[in-house]
Amino acid sequence: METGTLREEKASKSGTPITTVKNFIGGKWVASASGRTVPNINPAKTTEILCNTPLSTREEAKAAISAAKEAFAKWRATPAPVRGKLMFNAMLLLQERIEDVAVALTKEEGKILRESRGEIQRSINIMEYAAGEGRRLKGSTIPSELQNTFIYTIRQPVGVCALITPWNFPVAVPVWKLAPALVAGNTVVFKPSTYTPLTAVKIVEILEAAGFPPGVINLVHGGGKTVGDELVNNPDVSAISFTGSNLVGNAIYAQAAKRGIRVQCEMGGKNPIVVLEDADLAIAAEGVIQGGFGSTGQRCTAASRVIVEASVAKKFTEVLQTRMRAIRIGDGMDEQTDIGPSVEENQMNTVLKYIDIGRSEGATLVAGGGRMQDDRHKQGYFVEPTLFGNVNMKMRIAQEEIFGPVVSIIEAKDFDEAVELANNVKYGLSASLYSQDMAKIMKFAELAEVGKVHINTPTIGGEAQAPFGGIKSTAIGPKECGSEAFEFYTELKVVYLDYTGKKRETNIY
Ligand code: UN1
Repeated sequence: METGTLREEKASKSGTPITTVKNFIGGKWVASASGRTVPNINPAKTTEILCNTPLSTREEAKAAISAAKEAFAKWRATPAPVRGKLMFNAMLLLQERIEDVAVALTKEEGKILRESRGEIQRSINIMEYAAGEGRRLKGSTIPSELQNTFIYTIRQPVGVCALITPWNFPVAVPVWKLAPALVAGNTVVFKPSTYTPLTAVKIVEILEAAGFPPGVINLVHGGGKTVGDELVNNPDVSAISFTGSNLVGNAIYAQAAKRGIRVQCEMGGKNPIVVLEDADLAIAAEGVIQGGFGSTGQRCTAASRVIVEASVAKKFTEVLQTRMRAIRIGDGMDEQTDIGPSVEENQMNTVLKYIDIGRSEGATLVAGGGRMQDDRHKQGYFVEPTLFGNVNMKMRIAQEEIFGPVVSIIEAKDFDEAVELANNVKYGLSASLYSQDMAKIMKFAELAEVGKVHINTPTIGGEAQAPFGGIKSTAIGPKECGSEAFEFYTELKVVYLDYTGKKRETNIY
């Protein structure tokens, strides 16, 4: 039976039908013809299958690209303020559906409801900001060296944009790509992670209901080797924005370079929280709880290294350890829960593997260290919040992204060494400093090799109107969010206009 965006496929063990989500191509919800699916499992309760995700075919990706290409000319000609207004409609609709989207997010990704609501509020803010930018897509006027010559710039859309997004922020990251892309006049093909199809469908339903014309937004579920590969290599795609692992992002960059198209990648992080001896240790510990263990550590901005001045390292470890005992781990649907599960089994196993690596490298296990197997937790992919002490920067747990609730404490003899240790990784997304010393704060903001610095707040988060992104191995291409997001999604054109009405006497340049 075909209904709305879902197709009922087969009954689950409990007799409830499991639906397979559909693609959205050229303004129509269509079932994939591939016949291949993967189950979307609730990571807090692995007996619950929420739906199936279709593994769409290359042909379906091609159809979505064609639909986007066909819709481009008309969409490009739609005035930017009108495009912005549609995004504003979408914002209002998302606002009405916060709870519905938050529940889907918590069930399929695992983060707690409070975090899901926060992520959706951030997405609403981004939509609001991008909608307003439709009225501000300004160029500039530039003085000419020649009389009666007018120079000005205009911003124009790039064309068909492929948006490839991860499971860990399955609402905010797609929205922070979709909103500027669409308001700037591009058409898009959106490929979400196969772990989070329900939230992707809800976002696209909202954009459809807001009035975006057919073909402007297309959604194709599926794997990287088929759908992703087609999006990266199809000659009709003009730009690719990707958030995910370095392995995949760097491969996309290399592939896309063959066609010389623009690429924006937001990838890994190994973000430090630096705690100086003058810091309020309780506030700093709270920062580690939020930054290191919030969202189960599954965010590129997660704080996985805590660099503490040696004079307070022992005390700080005790404060943190005590605070960690109060963390409640469980199903994110329970309002009492602080931390949810890993998103899926392989991810949990990666986290457990890194905990083993930490042990074998000689780090001291201070807290946690294993999967939770008691009655309340054995049905989910729950890993205990884990703290390692005596970590040094040669260890893999200090250098590699773990993407789980694992934090390492590294001692520094003084501020200068702390900065050196903070910068001693290949990544460069985010860094925090806890201190009241203004000179050190200013110095840290200047010297930290990252795209964003937080003083006396954790490494995570960001506001809609501020640019977001990293440096070093974390990122490729321009920043996301804020007005800067429009740099990636627009071409800047310069126009020279001669109104002398005469043949130009000299062509000086
Ligand atoms: C945040 O902490 O601000 O993939 C969200 C990620 C990021 C989003 C982080 N792109 O984790």
